[in-house]
Amino acid sequence: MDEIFDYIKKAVLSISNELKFPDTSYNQSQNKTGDTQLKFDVISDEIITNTLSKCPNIKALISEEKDESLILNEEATYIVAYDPLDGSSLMDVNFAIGSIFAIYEKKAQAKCLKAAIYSIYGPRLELVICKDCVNLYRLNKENEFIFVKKLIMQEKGKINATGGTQKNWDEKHAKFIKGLFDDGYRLRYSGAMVSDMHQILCKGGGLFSYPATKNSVNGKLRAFFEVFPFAYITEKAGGKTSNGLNESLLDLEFDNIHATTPCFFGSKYEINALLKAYNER
Ligand code: AFP
Repeated sequence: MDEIFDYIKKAVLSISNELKFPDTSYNQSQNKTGDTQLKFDVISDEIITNTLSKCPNIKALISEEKDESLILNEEATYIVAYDPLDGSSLMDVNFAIGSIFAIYEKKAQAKCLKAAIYSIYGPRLELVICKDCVNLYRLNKENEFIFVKKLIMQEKGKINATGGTQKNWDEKHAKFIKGLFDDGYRLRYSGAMVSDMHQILCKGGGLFSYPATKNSVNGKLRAFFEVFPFAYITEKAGGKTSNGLNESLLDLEFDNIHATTPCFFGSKYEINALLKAYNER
């Protein structure tokens, strides 16, 4: 597993270097989830594919930007699913964006997750690696990732990062979110899941949500590339997750690698409040 982490470090370092002078224009193509691809989505995808293809421990790569998985070594154990550039539609405004990686053992399903990683391309290059606990690393002048601290979620936070177009929320969700603001929660939402989750993890709590909406009944965020890795990280940091009905996003199973799901990540207090609000008659 550590060898895979090293290849991921190389890949994110290359993406970070390329991001200093990027081409922010769009391609004519769309990915499987229907997003129009930026040229840099494709470049990041190629960097990760080319770098991770050299790692003998990886059985297959599954990219958010590709329709099918890429088999590398049938004898190997790990499957790496990744979103090469999460939040790429914010490249033009120079917001922090990132790459997300989920490492599955033998089978790409949430219960087979063994590690999750994300990078943040912001003013600094940071990397969060989660196997048994959630460790934050920062790049130094020698191009090495140095351990900074362990990220831990407190019982209750103060941040509310709330996604989806509000006019398409259902009443229950709208009431729950309003209740949090009435309780004193502050809105913090950039539109890049990596940044919004990173803020909640670094500040020690809060809620990130992307609900089912009237025009997107299964939500927007992709299970294998965004939801499962962040659910794994949130729960290892001491937080809780749910799809609005269940006690953990990691209980979900999907056959389609591009499946999406409503998702909620937070401190225990906010997820318990969500379950109460969503299941009230
Ligand atoms: P892009 O990668 O197309 O910018 O989408 C980012 C994202 O998948 C996730 O990172 C955000 O949380 C979410 O979409 C934002 O979606 P809304 O703009 O609908 O809030």
